[in-house]
Amino acid sequence: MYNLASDFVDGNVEKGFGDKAAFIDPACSMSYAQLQKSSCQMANALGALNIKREDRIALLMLDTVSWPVAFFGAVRAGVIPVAFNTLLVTEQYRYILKDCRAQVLFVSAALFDVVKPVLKEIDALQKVIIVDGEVEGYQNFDDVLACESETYATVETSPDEVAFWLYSSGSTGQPKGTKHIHSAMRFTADTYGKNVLGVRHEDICFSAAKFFFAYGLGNAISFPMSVGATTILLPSRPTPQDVFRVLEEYQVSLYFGVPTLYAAILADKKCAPSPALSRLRLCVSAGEALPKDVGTQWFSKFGVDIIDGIGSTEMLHIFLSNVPSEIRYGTSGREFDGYRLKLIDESGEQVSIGDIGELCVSGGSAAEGYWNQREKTRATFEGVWTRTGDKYTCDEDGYYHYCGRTDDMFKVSGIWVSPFEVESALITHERVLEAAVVAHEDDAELIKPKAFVILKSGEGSAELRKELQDLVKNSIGKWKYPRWVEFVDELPKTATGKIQRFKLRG
Ligand code: 3UK
Repeated sequence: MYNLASDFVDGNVEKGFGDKAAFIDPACSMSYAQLQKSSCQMANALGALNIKREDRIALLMLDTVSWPVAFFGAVRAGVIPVAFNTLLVTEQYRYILKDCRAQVLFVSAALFDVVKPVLKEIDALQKVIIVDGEVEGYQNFDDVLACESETYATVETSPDEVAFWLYSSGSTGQPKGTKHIHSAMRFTADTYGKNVLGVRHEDICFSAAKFFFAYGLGNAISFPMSVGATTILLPSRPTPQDVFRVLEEYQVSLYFGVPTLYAAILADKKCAPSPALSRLRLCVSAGEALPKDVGTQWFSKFGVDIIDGIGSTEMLHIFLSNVPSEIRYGTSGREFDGYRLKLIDESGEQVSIGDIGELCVSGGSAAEGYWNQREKTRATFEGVWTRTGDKYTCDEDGYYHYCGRTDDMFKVSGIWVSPFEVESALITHERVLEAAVVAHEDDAELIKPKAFVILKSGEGSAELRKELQDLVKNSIGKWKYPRWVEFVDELPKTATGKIQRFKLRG
């Protein structure tokens, strides 16, 4: 029997770390003992709402101390928390709420208006609870917990039982509910957390990536809590200056960012080296490839290394990484204890050194599969191997070099952008006939969407470009808008009419 709440929460109290701060957000600090009590209250509250083991609840919550309370409370009760991306638009919430059939939605007051229009349509949803604020007509999270007992007999789950879901987006179609098991978090903490980060009890951790990303969940929960360390939380958007302020103010020792943020901090004159950064011992980058220059410039400016590693929602966290003493900037590093890797060609054969292949990974943190998506599950999880959809080469020293996706997907600020989705948004504009979107490097060598647009009639203009950018921002997500819009007369296509995006990349 193994319940991850007993391990990560109660385990720390048993070791005598009860009074230590587990989480600090701008409004309050929460000790391990308090987290234990509040998560028991959460588990009891779910029981009072008649939510049973294996039922699902949705968390659409900003990063505050309430997040781990809700998460561990559910897990303690064998109830499955489904972590929702807080950056989505109303339509997308309708889809995932229907797809996961959560019975209770815990939503931050600040995010309520975005889901409000769909709440009445979701049959399975019985209750909405407002977190960190008030909304008229709904119960508040703290009030719900306050009536409950601070003790709870944690449900004896199996290590192989599904503990939580994360939604992963793919190249086509809707996001997929990715089911993770109880033992997966401990596996990532004992491998990457211990062997690569060397996470310590004294560490002050901070992740620019939020809890709902697998990356953020590991950075801010699995690794620090595996050793009873402290995590700083930032509920607002991680702007370069706010992130930098947190690093200084809290004397962060382990910082987890994404390449765009490292580049933006380097470019910002207000973010200068200072004694307040003296405890910073290691920085981590993931989500997309870290350009070599960003890594070397960061090191020469701040005297701290960035270790780049690749992870995925399917594998829960990083499974291939640079390690502190053997960094090679511009690579994703090497295999480390806990995960096995292979590069395969189209027929499934392993490729030779230096040749490009699809990266496949094997390790104990792989997801159980996708919810209600048999075909996609079978295509991704092949026995012990998980296909990543990433192309890599491996050199003679065992370092892996990223070569792009096997499909056309790409990442902006560590978050997926599907060219197809952006094109679909662009063509909803009345003047647009067709559109093609590709990844394009900006001055800092980071990729951003670039759109090629064919108009129905007339000429393009600066105003129209702005209109199209706003359209994308407002319909599918702020970070997805094309930074460049080029008006063209035709697009390269295959005989079957598929856009040949590779011809536009250049
Ligand atoms: C890409 C990278 C090059 C790659 C993630 C750390 O990003 C995470 O999960 P997602 O499911 O996306 C996975 C895909 O993102 N990628 C991630 N890191 C790198 N490409 N270099 C990198 N360092 O295409 C991968 O297949 O959103 C990252 C930990 C947990 C995660 N879930």
